[in-house]
Amino acid sequence: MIDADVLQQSNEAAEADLRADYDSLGERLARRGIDIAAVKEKVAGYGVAVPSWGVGTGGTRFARFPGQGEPRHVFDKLDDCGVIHQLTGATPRVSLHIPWDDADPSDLLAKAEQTGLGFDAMNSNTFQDHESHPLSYKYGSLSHTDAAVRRQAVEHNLYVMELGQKIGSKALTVWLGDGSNFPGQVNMTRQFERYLESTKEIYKGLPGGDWRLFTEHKIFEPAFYSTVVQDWGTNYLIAQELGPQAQCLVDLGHHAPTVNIEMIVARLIQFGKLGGFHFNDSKYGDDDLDTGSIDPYRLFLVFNELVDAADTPGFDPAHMLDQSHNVTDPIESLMMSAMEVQRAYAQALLVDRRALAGFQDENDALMASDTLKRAFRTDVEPILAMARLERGAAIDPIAAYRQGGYRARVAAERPQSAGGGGGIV
Ligand SMILES: [Mn+2]
Repeated sequence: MIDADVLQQSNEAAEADLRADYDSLGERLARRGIDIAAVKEKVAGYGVAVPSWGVGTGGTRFARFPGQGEPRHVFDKLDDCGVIHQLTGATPRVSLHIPWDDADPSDLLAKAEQTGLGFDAMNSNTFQDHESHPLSYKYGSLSHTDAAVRRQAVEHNLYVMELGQKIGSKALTVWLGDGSNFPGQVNMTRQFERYLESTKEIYKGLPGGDWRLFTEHKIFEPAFYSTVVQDWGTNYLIAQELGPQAQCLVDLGHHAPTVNIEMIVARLIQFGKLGGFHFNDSKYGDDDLDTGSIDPYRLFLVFNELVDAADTPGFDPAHMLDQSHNVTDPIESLMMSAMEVQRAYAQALLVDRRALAGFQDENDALMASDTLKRAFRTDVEPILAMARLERGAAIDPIAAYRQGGYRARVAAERPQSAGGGGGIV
C-alpha cells in the first residue's frame, strides 16, 4: 500500500485549492438548483469493480511487452487492487477469473480483508485449456459438438460458482470463445441449441436466489467469422430462455463501431435484463482501451440512461472495468478509468431531467440536446476529489501513487515475466 505520510503530504499540498474550487462549483450549481453535497454523496457511494487480470500488462496478437513488477499470482493482484482502492476509494471489489486466480477460499478472504477489498462477479474461463481438464476447448466449450466437452465446461462453471459462494461473490459471468472461423464450419442453429442446453444446466446450479448469471455478447474474437453470443439480441434471448436470474452484460467494446450502445442499454433496462457493464473504450473493435479515453461523451450517455432509470425497483446493474494496458502502468490506468466512470456518473446526475422531459414533449430537439451537453460540459472534478479526500483517499491519486514508489518496490520483489495471459475479454 502507499505510505500514509506520503498520502497525507500529497493531500495537504492540494487541499486549499480543492476547497476553493469545490466552493466555487457549489455556487454555480446552486444557481442551477443543484445541491453539490447531494451529488458528492452519491458519487462517494459509487464503486466499480476491477478485473484481477487488469493489473498485469496486456498484449496484442503481435507481442506482449512485460511491465515492471507485474503480479505473479492472485495475491499480488489483490495487493495492486488494494492500492487502487486506497487512492481512489472507488474500486471496492475485484472480479476473479478461474482458473487464473484459483486459490484456497480462506486465503483469498484473508488477503481481501488485509487489502480492504471484496469480491465481485466470478468469471469462468472456458476459452482456454486448463491443466486439470482432460478435454480441449479448441473447438468450443459450452456449445462443443462433443457432449463430454460440454459437460466438462458446465462442471467448471459450477465449480467457479461454488468458489464464488465461499468468498462472498453474488454473480457468475459466463465467458467463452465459442464460435467459428469459416462459413459452414458450424451449424449456427445446432450450436446455439447446444449452448442454451449447457447454460441452462449452469443456471440450475446458481447457489441462491440472490445470485445472478451474466452472459456477455461480443461481435467477434476469438472466433472471427461468428460468435455464439454475437449481439445484444442473442444475449437477450439467452436471458429470456434461462429465467429471471439471468441478465445481459454490456461490454462497451463488443459492438460494431457505429452501434448506438446507450440505446441498447435503454432497451435492456426497459425489459429488466440489464445485468451490468464491462467498461473500457475503443475506436475500432474490442480495443480494451482505458475507459473514457476515446469517447467520454458516449460514456456519459450510457450513464444518462442509468441515472434516468435509477429509481426503477430492483435496478442494480454490476459495474466493472474490463480493459487491457499495453503502454501504461496498469495501476495508473485503472485508477484513471475508475475516476472516469465516476465522472460520467457525476455529470449524468447534473442533467436537469424535468427540463429535458419538457423539451422532449415539445419536440425542442436543440434545447433537449443542450440540456445534456450542459451537464457534460460541467467540470465535476472538485466533486470527485472532495469525495476522495473525505474518505481518506487521494485528491490526486496518480501523483500520490508516483510519490509513493509502489511500482519500484514491487519490481524488486517480482521478477519480470514475458509470459502471462493478455486476457482480452
Ligand atoms: Mn468483457
